[in-house]
Amino acid sequence: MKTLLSFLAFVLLQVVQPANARDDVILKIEGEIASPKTFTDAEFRALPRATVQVKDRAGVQHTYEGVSLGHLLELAGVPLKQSLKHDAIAKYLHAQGRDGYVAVFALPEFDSQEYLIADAVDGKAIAADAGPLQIVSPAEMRRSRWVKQLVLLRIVRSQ
Ligand SMILES: Nc1nc2c(c(=O)[nH]1)N[C@H]1C(S)=C(S)[C@@H](COP(=O)(O)O)O[C@H]1N2
Ligand SMILES: [Mo]
Repeated sequence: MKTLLSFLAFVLLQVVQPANARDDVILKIEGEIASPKTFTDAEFRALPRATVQVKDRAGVQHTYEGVSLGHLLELAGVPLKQSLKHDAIAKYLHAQGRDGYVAVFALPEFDSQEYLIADAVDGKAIAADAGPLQIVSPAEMRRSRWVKQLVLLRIVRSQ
């Protein structure tokens, strides 16, 4: 009887216990790539870190911190820079937020721009309406490709 009760308590705990947030997948990379991957919060934070400085519309400088988008693509086997040639030129990045919002990046853009997947700004986590991950596209004043609540990166071939 005691064994049965403790077994039932164990089962109940598994059901009601909130999932460990650190084990949740926060970002997926898929599509026309050599190594599709998912990242938990802990895995994402273990990647090499990068920062970019960006001025807001009021001219105030902010420091965004996270992982280089180009570096993450390269980790997944996406050819960039010197490695980008031939039929890979027909590929592009589809970056999607939790709300379904999509922005597109052509791969040659990574030759000259440093995009960031930010998880923090000025030392604080990105606010919940835009985080936990947001694309930072420093040269873009209108910020249309600053995808908020980024959840999916997909490499698509246009041909
Ligand atoms: N997930 C998601 N990200 C998004 C959008 C959106 O609708 N959904 N809108 C984009 C557009 S068009 C703009 S102009 C900026 C606006 O956000 P901001 O005013 O906080 O810069 O967010 C961008 N990122
Ligand atoms: Mo916009």
